[in-house]
Amino acid sequence: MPLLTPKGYCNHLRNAVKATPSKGYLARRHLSVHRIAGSVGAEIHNVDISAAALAKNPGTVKEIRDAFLEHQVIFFRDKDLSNDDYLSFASQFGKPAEYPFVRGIDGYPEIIRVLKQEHETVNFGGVWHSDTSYFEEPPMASILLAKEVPPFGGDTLFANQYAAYDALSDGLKRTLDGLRAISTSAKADASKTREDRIRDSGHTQANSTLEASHPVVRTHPETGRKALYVNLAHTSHFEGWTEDESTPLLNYLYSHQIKPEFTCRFVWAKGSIALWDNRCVQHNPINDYHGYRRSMLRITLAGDKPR
Ligand SMILES: O=C(O)CCC(=O)C(=O)O
Repeated sequence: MPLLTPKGYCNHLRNAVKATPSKGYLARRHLSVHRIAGSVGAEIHNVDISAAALAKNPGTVKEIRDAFLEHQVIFFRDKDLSNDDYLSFASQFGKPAEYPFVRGIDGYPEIIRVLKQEHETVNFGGVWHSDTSYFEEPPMASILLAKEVPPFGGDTLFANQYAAYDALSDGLKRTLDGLRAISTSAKADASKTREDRIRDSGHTQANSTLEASHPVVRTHPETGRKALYVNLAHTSHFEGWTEDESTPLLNYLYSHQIKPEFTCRFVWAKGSIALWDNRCVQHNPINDYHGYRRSMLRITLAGDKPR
């Protein structure tokens, strides 16, 4: 390295940090990214995501999107956004879409409340899943903003489905590459988790059944990487196979795709945000806080047809 003036040395260090792959902590131009596990998930620090701040710094949105694509789920802390700022933040990354089973909060049809009350025992979405995979075009991403959290528990697990696919043998990859699977909104374990919310804020069509067929291995439209795309909550069987024939292989995949080494666990606080990529990650909120209230606001972003 040539001799550098103190100013030149600082620039050299800054460039070196920018060029280093994210081993743990990576400074970017507008934000800092801190990985929370080996395979998936990163917290983003030092960034103002209010509508006014993002309008002033358009480069920040691109950096957040890059971090989202790299880490599959990203988290922010202490962002007690207004509903307008929340919707505006979400709109930077895609088109907010309505959820078919539960009505949005007053004045915001695209924001639903993910709630468990003190007297309830079932939590919304409490089975490993990728959101609404029973849509022909499932949401590309989902966002949760924590409004009220229990004094302990209520963490959410995320699992990296690129890593799950990559870890399979070449033989099983070849078998799965040619298969499609049916997702349905009617599987009992998943539909049970929405009953409380359907009771208090269900859409009129809340009891209809939606189904879609998708490739078992999908190629992410932005990264080009392959990810496993079956999930315990919504996948019923392989297309052209009976449920009995499908169950043993699906059960193997369900247990494989959530191996601890593919996961991270996020501990919420009021004002925390998670933004996850449904195309390559699954999630599972842990139901371990009976007697306490947990309330989050969710926005999903429209996606394309899995290929
Ligand atoms: O409450 C959570 O942490 C996640 C809820 C959920 O599964 C969902 O919104 O799809």
